Amino acid sequence: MLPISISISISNLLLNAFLFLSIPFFFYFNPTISSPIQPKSSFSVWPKPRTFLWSPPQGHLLSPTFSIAFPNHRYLSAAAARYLGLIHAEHHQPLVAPSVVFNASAPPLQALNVDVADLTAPLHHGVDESYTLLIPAGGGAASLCAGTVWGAMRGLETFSQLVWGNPSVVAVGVNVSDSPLFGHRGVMLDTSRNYYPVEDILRTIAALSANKLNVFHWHITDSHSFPLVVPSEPDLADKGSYGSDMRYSPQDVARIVESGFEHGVRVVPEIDSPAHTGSWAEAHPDIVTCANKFWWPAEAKWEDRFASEPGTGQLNPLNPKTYKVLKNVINDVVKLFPEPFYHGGADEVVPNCWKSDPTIQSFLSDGGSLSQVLETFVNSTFPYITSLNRTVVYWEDVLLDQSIKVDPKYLPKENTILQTWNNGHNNTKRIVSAGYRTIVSSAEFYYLDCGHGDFVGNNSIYDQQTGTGGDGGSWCGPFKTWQTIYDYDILYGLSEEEAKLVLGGEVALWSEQADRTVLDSRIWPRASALAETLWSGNRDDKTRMKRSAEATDRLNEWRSRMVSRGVGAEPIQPLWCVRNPG
Ligand code: CP6
Repeated sequence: MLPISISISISNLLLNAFLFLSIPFFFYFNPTISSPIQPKSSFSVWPKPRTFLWSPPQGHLLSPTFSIAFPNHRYLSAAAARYLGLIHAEHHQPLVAPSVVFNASAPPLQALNVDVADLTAPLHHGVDESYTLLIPAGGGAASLCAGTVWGAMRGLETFSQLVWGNPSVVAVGVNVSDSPLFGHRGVMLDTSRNYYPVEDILRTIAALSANKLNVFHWHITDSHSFPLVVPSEPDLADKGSYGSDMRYSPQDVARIVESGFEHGVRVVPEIDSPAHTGSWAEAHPDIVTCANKFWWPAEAKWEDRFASEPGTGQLNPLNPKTYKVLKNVINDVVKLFPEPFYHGGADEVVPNCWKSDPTIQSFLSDGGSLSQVLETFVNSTFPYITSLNRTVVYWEDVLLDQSIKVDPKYLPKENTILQTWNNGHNNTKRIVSAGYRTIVSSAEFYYLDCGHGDFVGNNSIYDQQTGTGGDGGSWCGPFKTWQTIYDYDILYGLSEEEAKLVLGGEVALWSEQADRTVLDSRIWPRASALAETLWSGNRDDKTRMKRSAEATDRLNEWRSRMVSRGVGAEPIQPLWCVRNPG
């Protein structure tokens, strides 16, 4: 395989040549552009690499003709071109200037050579994402070695964070050896309660990758809208979306999936069913029970709700037509998303909704149970999904729900993963001790929704008669700070064997109270906190102590770099704090 080298355009070259020539006038004495801020000597890479040697901290100029050489690969090429452009254009100004030994007469760094052992490894769960990065102080090119192109992308990101200033300075004398603790590191986004334009999803995927997160869990559909255009069931989006400008066409999905590959981010689709399907009734009222009901009638007990929030409707497992429609959906989704995980939802099945249907009523009066109704559903869809070479992810409810759950015999452990969201460590433990793999999204720690307000049921201004005045049904417990997310130990209380079944975690943005106007600030930098905990851990390797102060400074720097890269990450401190260290 011949290495391909890309270099920057002529106009960039001229610009950089100019900057290079102007160096003597302002650069010799302070390589990082002067500021009144005390310099610091620690490095600022987020998430923190597993091993990072940089002693003494030194910097050289990055050559205006700096280039990246890499083996030919569709997605690695896209990533390398992107990083080359970023590295030349970014000129990041750190909040606190790194104090480095700067050798202005050393030859500028000319190149980064990327070497990949296996160019064929697909972007699947557990793929090797390790890399080593050497940036020599004694001259010559930097080298990045990775097992796979996905690891190489992680290393390119690290390299990009080691470049700063104008003209660009690069850290040298650096030796990084890095790999993730957990293979599944993600963000879930709900695009049903409110719609997000494709551009916002693409920016989110790019930001995931910059944080070395590797999963975009796309909760596409729910009771509120059905924005996915399913070619074999076109009525679902035609009638169930918020409008023709609030749909994801197959071309949109292809762009999102392709962008995922270019960034080393898996796009895992979720089609939530059998509950959370009110929007399906717009196209197929006959397959949905209790659609368009008042979700929780006045005076009713919580047990008598028709849904867990306003917006009712559950697919009817006893109607054969349900499976005709659902199999068309599954089939098309599998064609649109090459990702081996298929998320089937299966959360929050509510008894009263199914009980309102006459067919289900007669099944129950013949001695059947609601759990059997759900088992019928799972048994009619799960084998179909696995026959299409997919591993099924469900929310934990299928195993752990109080009233309606599935006998584990219908959930084979080799192709079922259960995503936990209730009761913190307790439910993680229950899932793995039953032998299932799990993805941790514990609501008390990892739910990012809840900008404002409280759960509607506790909301004094909510009018049960008219359904107005509430916040739309988001359970807004206390706001989760980045520290809450950072410090949560997803393996707490598990044996070594059980811990192996924890694939990783996801923070989740439910969108009852979110849309594109708040997307970036709800997710970032709190998802960055998850990213570091799952990549290299939340404790100092040597002392095993929480590393809050060090992490705060670094996250502050990282947040500011994200902002300059176009991601509206919210601040974690007043700027005053970096101006007044200690
Ligand atoms: N929608 C769906 C939701 C939630 C879930 N599933 C949810 C439940 C409780 C809280 C937040 C969100 N809005 N489809 C649970 C997996 Cl606190």
